[in-house]
Amino acid sequence: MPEPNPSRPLLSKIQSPEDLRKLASDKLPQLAQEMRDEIIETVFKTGGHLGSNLGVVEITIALHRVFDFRRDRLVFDVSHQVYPHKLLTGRRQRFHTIRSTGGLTGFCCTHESEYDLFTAGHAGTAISAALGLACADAANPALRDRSVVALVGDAGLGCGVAFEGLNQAGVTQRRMIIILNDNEWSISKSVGSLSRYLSKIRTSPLVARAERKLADIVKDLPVVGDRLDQALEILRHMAVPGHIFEELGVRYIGPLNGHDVHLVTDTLERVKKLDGVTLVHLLTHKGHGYGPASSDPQRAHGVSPKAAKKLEPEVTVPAGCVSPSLAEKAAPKKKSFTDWFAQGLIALAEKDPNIVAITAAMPEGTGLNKFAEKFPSRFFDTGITEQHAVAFAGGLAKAGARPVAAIYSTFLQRGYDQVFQEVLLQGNPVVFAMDRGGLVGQDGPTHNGLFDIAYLRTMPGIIMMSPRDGVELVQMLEFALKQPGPTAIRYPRGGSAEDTVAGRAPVQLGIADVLATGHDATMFVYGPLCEQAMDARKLLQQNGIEVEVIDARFAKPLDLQILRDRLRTREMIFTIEEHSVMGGFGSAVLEATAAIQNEGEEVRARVAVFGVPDRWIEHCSSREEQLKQLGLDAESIAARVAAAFRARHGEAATLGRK
Ligand SMILES: Cc1ncc(C[n+]2csc(CCOP(=O)(O)OP(=O)(O)O)c2C)c(N)n1
Repeated sequence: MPEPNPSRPLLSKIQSPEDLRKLASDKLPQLAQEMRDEIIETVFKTGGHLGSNLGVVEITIALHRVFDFRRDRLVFDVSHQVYPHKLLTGRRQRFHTIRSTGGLTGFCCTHESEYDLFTAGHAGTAISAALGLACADAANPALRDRSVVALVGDAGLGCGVAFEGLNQAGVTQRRMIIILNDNEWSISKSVGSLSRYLSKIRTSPLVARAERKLADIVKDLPVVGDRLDQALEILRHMAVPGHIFEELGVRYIGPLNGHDVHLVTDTLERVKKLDGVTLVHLLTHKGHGYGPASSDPQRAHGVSPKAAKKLEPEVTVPAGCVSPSLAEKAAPKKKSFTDWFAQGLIALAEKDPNIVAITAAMPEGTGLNKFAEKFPSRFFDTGITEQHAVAFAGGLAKAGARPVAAIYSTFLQRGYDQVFQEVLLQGNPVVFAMDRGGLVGQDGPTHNGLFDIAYLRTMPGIIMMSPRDGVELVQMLEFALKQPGPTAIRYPRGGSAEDTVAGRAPVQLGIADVLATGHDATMFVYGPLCEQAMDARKLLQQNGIEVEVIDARFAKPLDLQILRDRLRTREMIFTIEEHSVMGGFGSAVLEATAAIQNEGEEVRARVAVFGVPDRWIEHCSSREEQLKQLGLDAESIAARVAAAFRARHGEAATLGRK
């Protein structure tokens, strides 16, 4: 493991925020530069959230100068911007391990540090969580002086839940600081009327004047309290058209330059003493201090080591920072499920003008940016608003459109109640395209999509599918768009097995597809692990075990005809899925098996469920590694099937019997 770069003299001295507080304030800009260099160097090797982290270096320094977060409270929204915080809170020695197996996580993580209060990765919740902390502290006289700070981005503030938090905070009036880190970007450009409002504040000439004045006044004010409040009030009224936050009962300060570490520190020092809820509006640049990242914030939001090479390192790349991946030859890449989806949807939309597409702030991640280029008027980016996006899709469907809501499996959890009410209860024909259905590798438990089968299949009226590869994904999309009611298709992160359309069985409701025959046992597979199952079958064949592989295609409705038949004629059925074993596809098969048995039908087969166990799955360097750890790669599946076979038939009858 490489040691941290010793050429960063200030950063090298900081083992904890206490060391930071000992540093002379004129050294802070240099420290910020060293932290940036460290982040750039590391992210080029590990991948990660580059732009957002470069943008909050000064804010993070100021926060740790002013507060002591062993006692005070710091809550990050999403927490993808936590790298500078990790560097200052004793994790620099391990920083180079970030997002790799056994290494630091890419987000806040309660197991990692006493300075991380919530393990987080979903947007919009920081204000609510911080308010909860503030209210609990207010109830305890010994803790009333404790400061609570929420750091939230401009796109995160547009989440419904963030508004809900403000709505309560404004009347509760607990002492709390909200730092709005406004860089004008979500992953892509921030959208919506709040974003327009913030940009009005930024571009108002009055605001520019007021910002300078505010900076001076805040610096010069000898006292805090009423007088400061009065001064700020005057400035706020000069600066803020419309006073949205003020009207909600939230004191507004800003906008201020979030890269001026002294200004931010001084402001926080004073705001710390104010009662009630204060929002400090800081303007920053995503990717600040690194040309290629700040000139392409969208690409620099989150980069894989491979994608880092697309950020041309034209300037100021610190020595030793260019990743081996930059020199790497372009590896032959499988076409991703995301690309299959996007291209398939565009082809279908060319034929059907009713098709519209929705994303909740993930146009690139879902591939819908390509759809948006082709059909701008049929594309909706709702911002980070999954609840709204789903209800909105319900409305579109009710009015006769054919909406495809492309939302990652893990983020659709946010829209669960709208799936229930505005879509399923009405039977509205919305297609949910659930990307990242399964393990996601480096992002870890907040981003793994391991619960969608469970949370969807309990509700009546939904058709649920998962394709084994990209070809089948497009077939399923076409099928879904012909259904009179709601459908959901889950597919994973990463590349699809190569295949051709020729010879494909058409997708028919509740009908599975037999991929390979074998009389010893059946692997009943939901989704892309068909590829691993087919490879496992080959390994088992070498050992004389003939296993059938069935691509289940549907989790709801299940192919009961084929299940009944195999329950009667096989000794063993293995269900395989990249989903929690609790409530997933295997559970559906077990429930159906019990029902079939209760109906008095013959059931000879034992059913074993292979999936993700009932625990949080930590990040790993890759999805493949996670599959291996969980016994879901081809070798492990073969070994598990062989072990079950041995248990049933004894050693002689199995491995090596050929
Ligand atoms: C509920 C939810 N939906 C989508 C995402 C994906 N996501 C991660 S960061 C991000 C953009 C956040 O933008 P902002 O809050 O402005 O912070 P910035 O990265 O600009 O600092 C999005 C959409 C998420 N984390 N959570």
